[in-house]
Amino acid sequence: MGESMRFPDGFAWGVATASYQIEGGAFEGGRGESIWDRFSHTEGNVFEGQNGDVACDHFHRYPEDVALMADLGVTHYRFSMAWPRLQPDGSGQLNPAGLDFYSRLVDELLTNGITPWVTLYHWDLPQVLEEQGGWPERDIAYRFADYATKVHSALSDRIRHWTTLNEPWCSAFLGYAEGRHAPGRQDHPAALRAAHHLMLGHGLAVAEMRRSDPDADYGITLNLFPVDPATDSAADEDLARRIDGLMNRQWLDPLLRGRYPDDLLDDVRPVTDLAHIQDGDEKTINQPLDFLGVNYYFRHVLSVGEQQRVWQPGDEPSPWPGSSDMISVSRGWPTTEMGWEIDPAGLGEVLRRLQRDYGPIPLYVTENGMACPDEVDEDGGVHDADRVDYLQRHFRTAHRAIADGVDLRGYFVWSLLDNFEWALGYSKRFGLVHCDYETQRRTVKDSGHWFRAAAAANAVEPD
Ligand code: PNW
Repeated sequence: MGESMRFPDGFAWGVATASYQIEGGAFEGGRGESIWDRFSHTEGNVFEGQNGDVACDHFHRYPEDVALMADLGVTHYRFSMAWPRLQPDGSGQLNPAGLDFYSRLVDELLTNGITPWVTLYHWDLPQVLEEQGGWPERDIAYRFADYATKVHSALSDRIRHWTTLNEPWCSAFLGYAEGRHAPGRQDHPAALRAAHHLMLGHGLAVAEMRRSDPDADYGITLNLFPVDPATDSAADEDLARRIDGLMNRQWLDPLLRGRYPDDLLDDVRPVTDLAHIQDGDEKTINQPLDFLGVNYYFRHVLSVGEQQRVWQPGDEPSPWPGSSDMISVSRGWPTTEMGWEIDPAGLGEVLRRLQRDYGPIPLYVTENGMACPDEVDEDGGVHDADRVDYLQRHFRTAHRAIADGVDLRGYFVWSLLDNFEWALGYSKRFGLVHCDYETQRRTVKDSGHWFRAAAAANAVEPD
């Protein structure tokens, strides 16, 4: 075995979760209803009719979960706040009981020497705001900025890293175009408006938060993918350009260059007149950022399918406005339980591309991890060798990217705990720690032990 691969001093060894996926306590502390409560309680949307009412009961068990993190040597914890816990009606003063929960969680983290890394929005929109039109309506960008600034002024004495949104692509296109996620709408023009209002809300929120506290760090988390054509045909290459536009450049360009890509606007013009993009919006979105969070899971390899056509109400659901001819091609590689091909090199490509095309900007992997079937064994352990291998290979790729000059400052594994995997309910397990949903018993998996050793060494073993 060669020399171990050491990470730079101060590298963040993190784990990530999200409010609706772990908290439970859905009817406690004055929490309002979210679009995910409504969606999961509506038949046919989630695996076996499951929901997040109890989830991992983190709302009550957070001290135990923070102790687990401390035991694993976690240095940074990425979690999200539930907007309907803090503003049950979607506006107005913060709900004291909701604020108190996050305040206690943050204190517990700081006492244990763990840096809180907050996401203000990881998909649980107050249902009342959806009833006022949700993300497709412009007013919501202002509602989000109001929520963000109120939470920020209440907690920025102790929270120094603020992320506005998690994966706006999923919010806009799984939520409003494909309908696989809450609120379950299938309306391509609405989804494109949602995408823009998410970006606008981000810009308004960062500008306000920075005005009141210029020294904290502000950023956003995107899910980014390498997008490759399956063949070198002109049609497949054009498809890859279009999907790269929707998936990656739609967010990166306005955030980091202050302009939507012209080719993306041309691609979606058959679907929308673009009147929702007003003068000055791109400038508002283009706030200076202190970091960019990257969620990486897999690569898109694409081929054109059926004739492309402009979406009409009643069409087959597709999350790709203007590009519903997109077909994912399998290379026959090993996959995770999500069906996603395991492709560590793709992470390196994403990181290098960001550095090359959009840098310099400090980067963090804010999610990466693997769903695999694992259960507590007779010996009391959970032996998830596939996950250990997956994480090792992705961390090595990250290490090589740093050696090549990429400014990667940390890595958050998805996830601390097995949890509510959205439309797939509790059927997919991503945790470093196993959760028994009957007893709420937590068991550290082999991958958790691997993480502890790697974090302690600030290094991973080479191949
Ligand atoms: C992310 N896709 O979601 C989320 O941020 C997490 O909450 C989630 O648990 C995790 O990844 C695992 O799924 C994604 O279809 C959902 O490409 C869907 C996709 C990607 C990421």
